[in-house]
Amino acid sequence: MGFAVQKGLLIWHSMSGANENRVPPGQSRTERWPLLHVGAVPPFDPATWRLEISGDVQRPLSIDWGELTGRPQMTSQGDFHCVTGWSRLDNLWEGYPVRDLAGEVGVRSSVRFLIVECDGGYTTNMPIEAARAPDSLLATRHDGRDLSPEHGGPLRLVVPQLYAWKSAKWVRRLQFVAEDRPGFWENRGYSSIGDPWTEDRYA
Ligand SMILES: Nc1nc2c(c(=O)[nH]1)N[C@H]1C(S)=C(S)[C@@H](COP(=O)(O)O)O[C@H]1N2
Ligand SMILES: [Mo]
Repeated sequence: MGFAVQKGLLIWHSMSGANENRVPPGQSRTERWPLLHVGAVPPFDPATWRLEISGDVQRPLSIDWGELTGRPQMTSQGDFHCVTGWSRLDNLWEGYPVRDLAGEVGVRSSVRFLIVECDGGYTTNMPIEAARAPDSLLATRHDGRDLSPEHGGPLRLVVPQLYAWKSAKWVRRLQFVAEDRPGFWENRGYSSIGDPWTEDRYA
C-alpha cells in the first residue's frame, strides 16, 4: 500500500505487486464495466446542484458544483467489487477525497458512520474508517473521462475497501453520525460494513 507517482499524478495504490491475489473470495474478474442501480438515472443541472455535508461536524457545509470541482482533486487506483460477484480491477478515479472533506467540516470524535443520500432516493451507510481511507473519493472522473450519468455522473462516492453498493452514485448529501442508520440495501439485510475480503455481505 502507498502513494506512487504515475504519469505525473499522485496515486494511492491499495494493492501492490502483480502476484498478490487481487480478487476477493467468491468474486470473478470482469474487463467490462457492468451497470447496476435501482431506479432511473437522475438529471443533473449544474445551476441548482448542491452537495450538503452535515451531522456531528463543527462546520456544516453546502457547496455548489463549481465549489466542489474547484477543490484540489486527487487520483486513486482502486478495485471495485460488486456483491453479485463481479470485480473490476484498476479503476482510475479522480475526485475530492472524503478525508479532506471530513477535515474541512471538522468531524467530531463521536462520529462512527457516514450516511450517504443520493438523487433518486438511494442511501447507504458505512464505517467512518472506510469512508476516510486515502482512496475513498467523491469522484467526478473514471479512467480519464468524466463520469457518465449511468455510472453516477456528475458525482459518485468511491470506497474501494468495501463492496460496491457503498459506492453511491449521484451523491447529494453526506452525514457524519455517531449512530448507524441503515441505507437502501442495509435495510434489506445487507451489512453496515461490507468488507469483500471477509465476505461480509449480510447483517
Ligand atoms: N444511487 C445509487 N448508487 C448505487 C447503486 C444504486 O442502485 N443507486 N447501486 C450500487 C451497486 S449495487 C453497485 S454494484 C454500483 C455499480 O456501479 P456501476 O453501475 O457504475 O458499475 O453502484 C452502487 N451505487
Ligand atoms: Mo452491487
